[in-house]
Formats: sequence, structure tokens, C-alpha cells
Amino acid sequence: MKKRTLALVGAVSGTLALSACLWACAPQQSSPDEAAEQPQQEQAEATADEAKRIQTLQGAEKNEAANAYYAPVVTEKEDGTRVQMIPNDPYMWNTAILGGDQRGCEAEGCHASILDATQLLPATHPKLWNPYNVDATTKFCYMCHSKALFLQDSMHAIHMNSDEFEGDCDSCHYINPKTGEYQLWDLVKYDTAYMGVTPVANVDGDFSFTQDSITPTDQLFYYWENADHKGITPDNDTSQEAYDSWEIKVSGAVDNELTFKLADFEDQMVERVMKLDCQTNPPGGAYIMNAEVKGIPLSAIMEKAGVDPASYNALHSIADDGWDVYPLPQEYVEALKDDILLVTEINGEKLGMLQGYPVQLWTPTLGGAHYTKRPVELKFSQDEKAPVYFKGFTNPKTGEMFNKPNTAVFNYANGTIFPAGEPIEFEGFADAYEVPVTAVEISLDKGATWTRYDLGETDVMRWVNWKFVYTPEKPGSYLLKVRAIGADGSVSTDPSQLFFNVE
Ligand SMILES: Nc1nc2c(c(=O)[nH]1)N[C@H]1C(S)=C(S)[C@@H](COP(=O)(O)O)O[C@H]1N2
Ligand SMILES: [Mo]
Repeated sequence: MKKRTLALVGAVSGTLALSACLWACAPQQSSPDEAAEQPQQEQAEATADEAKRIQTLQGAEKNEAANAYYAPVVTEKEDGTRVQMIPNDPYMWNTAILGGDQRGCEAEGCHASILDATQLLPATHPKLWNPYNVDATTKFCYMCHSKALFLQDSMHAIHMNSDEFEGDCDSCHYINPKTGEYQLWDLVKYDTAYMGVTPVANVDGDFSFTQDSITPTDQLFYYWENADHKGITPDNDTSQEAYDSWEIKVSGAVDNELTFKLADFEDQMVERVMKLDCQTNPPGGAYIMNAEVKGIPLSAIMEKAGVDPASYNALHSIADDGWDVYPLPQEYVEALKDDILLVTEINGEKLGMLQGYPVQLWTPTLGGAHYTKRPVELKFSQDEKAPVYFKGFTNPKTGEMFNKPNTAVFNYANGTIFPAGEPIEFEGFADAYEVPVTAVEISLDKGATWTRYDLGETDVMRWVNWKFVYTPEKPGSYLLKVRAIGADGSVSTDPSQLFFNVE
């Protein structure tokens, strides 16, 4: 079994794991030359020999050898963070038996990250990245691929038809011993499969929150899907000339059709702090920003064009890439026209190319899909069917909201090793689109108990940025879970989590 051998090589040597990975999973790489392959082969044989030798041992001797050989791997990230992805356990259950290092998308010899994997597909795919260092999971995929272009279909076909993939069902799946259900290993390993996660009931720490914090410009997420859904990231002109000449037409059920330039409304621009929460921000994902924005209120434009509230039921914002996917219903426009902005600056600077330079329509509290980048036309129309707006994503299997309320745990990589006895500052967001978030709840025992932190009244125009300072009492592996409560009584159906270690 080639795959097992590779994985064992990876378990004992990071350098060898890398060369094994290129060989196993990157078809575009030329295969390593004979000379380089030779010592690797020997090493693989040596480690396979040790596994065989352990089988022949008994008692304390076996324990000692197995504990050394199957100890979970600790790696060091570029920034010096030490990371251990698998909890320690006295039976080496997690490694020797379950083979945790050989399972999941980022197993030894497989994908460096699932974000990169999307770019290896034979079709174009929107580029994704992980703002606030929040690890991507397959939940990212599921948000778009649960109603069409089914993930199950594509992932099974691509892996089973691949010359590189040498795994089996167990590589990606976990068969739940209680229900018999095939689950995704990566999504359930800490909750269900692994031993050695220390539970702390009714966890207690220092909780605080703010709605004033601003997403640093280098952490502003971007998402380009384009009207054709092919997701090719554009390379638009970001010159002053492009800004000065940008024209937006106001059309449809208006008294005066007009075309304006951004500078025409310079005097009427306002500044706000507002959030942008992607409609398909996955549970635990950080496709959200809270930014200082400057822009033209829609009400100023509507006044100039002369819009009669009774004459339309939809506002289409049509972009130069054809984006006109999510028109706004009349009631929403009329209620929020002073807050809907044509944004020309974020955090005191002109928009970046990825944010839709020179202008993006901000439709506060709605899903990010409504925030049209590079609009060229605002059309007030009487549509056959009044449009609906999107404020979070429904799980098609359960009918419950996937990401409303939603939270994420920022900054720390999964598996981070912290020093014992020192406070850890966890941080993240909580948001529920147009529903105020009223509480954040934290669990350190896989959701058996939750400690509630009430927020009082919060502003739906902004995110909730929470902080939780916690000092773990003893060394071990832990699983932090965070969920939020909405003013309508809703509770996150899929809490965010961070696996971490203390030594
Ligand atoms: N023209 C255009 N506007 C667009 C999109 C797009 O693909 N094209 N994507 C939408 C989606 S789904 C989101 S979440 C937001 C993301 O905005 P940002 O890139 O500024 O974060 O832009 C929206 N506006
Ligand atoms: Mo989105």
C-alpha cells in the first residue's frame, strides 16, 4: 500500500513529507530524479520496519515504542507558531489506529489547502482565501454546492478518476459508529472520532465586545463570482482617470433619467461604519468585514432622479461584469435609502481593485451578494415578480439557517500550541444580518454546556467583535466552540470552533 508508506514517511520527517507530497499529489511537478528518490525509499522502508517491529513487541516495551513512533506530529509555521493537529492520547488511538494524519483534505501527501485545490480544477473557480487566518473547511464548498453542482458528485468523481488519489472511503469520510452515517472526517474528527480532547464544563473567562473595530485593509475579504458564475477574478483599471470617468445611469420608473459621475455627488457623500457579510459566508467563516466607508446615499440619487415609491417594486443594480443577480425589493429601498451607499472609499482610501474600484453599492444588513461592485446602472422597475432579498443562507437539508447567527474564531491556526498557565486571547465576530445579536455563548466541552455572555442592545449595521480571555488550568488538547444568539431567539446551528493545545 503505497499511500500508507508515504504517510509514515511524513509522520517522521517534515522534509520528506514535502517531497512525498509533490510525488503523490501535484501532477504538474516533474517527478523527482532517481538520486533523490533513493534515500527516501530507504527511509520509508526503515519506518515500515519500525511499525512491523512494534507489532512483535508486548507490554511496556510496546507502549514505549508506539508512543515514540506514533506521537502526533508538531510542525512549525512560517511565523513561528507551533501546531499540533491531532490530540495526544494514551492508546495512540488517534494516530496508530484511526490514522488521523492520513485522513482529510490536508492529509500527508494530499492538498496543502482546499483553497488551493479549487484552483487545480479543470473549470475556473472563484478564488477564495482565509481572512483573519480562519482555516477553510469543506463548509466553504457546501454553501454553493448544495443546490446544484453537487459537492458529493464532483468530489467522488474527481478523486476516483484521479491517478494521484490513492486513498479510499476512509480518506475523506468517517462512518459514525452510532448512526452509520458517512460524515466528512475533517468536520467531525474533534467532536466524535478523536480521543484526548479535555472537556471543561461551564468554562469561565473574561468576555468583552465592541462594534467599533475596523477590519484592517489587508484583511478585507473579496469575492468575485461574476454574472456567469465562473469566478474569474478581474484585473480592472484603478487609475484616477477610471474613477473620474465612471458613469452610472439611473433608469426605469423615474421622472428624470440621468447619468452621473461620482464627483457629481461629492458634496453629499457621508461616512459610516458598516459591515459587509457575504450571503454565503460559511458557518465559522470570516467572509465578513466591518469598515469605515464613505459614499453617496441612495436617497440623494433617488431625489435627483425623482422616484415615486408607488412606481416600482424592484431596484436592479447592474454591474459592468453583468452582475444583476439580486435586485432589491421596493420596501427595503424605501426603508433604508439613507443608509444604502454607493461606496467610493473604504478605511479612508479609494476601493481596492478587488473591492470593485471605483464604486460598490452597499446594502446594509443584507447578504454580500447584493453589494454590487462596479455598478453602471440603477434601474427602478416594475418586475413581474417582486424580488426577494437574501439575509443568510438556508441549509437545504434541514431548512434551518446555516450562517445566521454566525461566528468565527479569528487569528489562531487550528492546532496552535499555547504555553500553560498563560491567558489566551481568543477573538472573533458574531453576526446575524438584519437580526441584532443579543448574546455570545462559549463552550469548552463540545457543546455539552454553554456559558452565555449577554450583549444588551446591538446595532445591526455593524458586526459584533468579541474577545474571550481564558487561562487553561492544565496542559492538554482543547476544543473551543462559539455560537451566537439572535434577538429573534435564533441560535447558531453550526458553532465555530478552534482546536488548540496547551503544554
Ligand atoms: N459586479 C460584481 N459585484 C459583486 C460580485 C461579483 O461577482 N460581481 N460578488 C458579490 C458577492 S457574492 C459578495 S459577498 C460581495 C463581496 O464584496 P467584496 O469583494 O467587496 O468583499 O460582492 C458582491 N458584488
Ligand atoms: Mo457573497
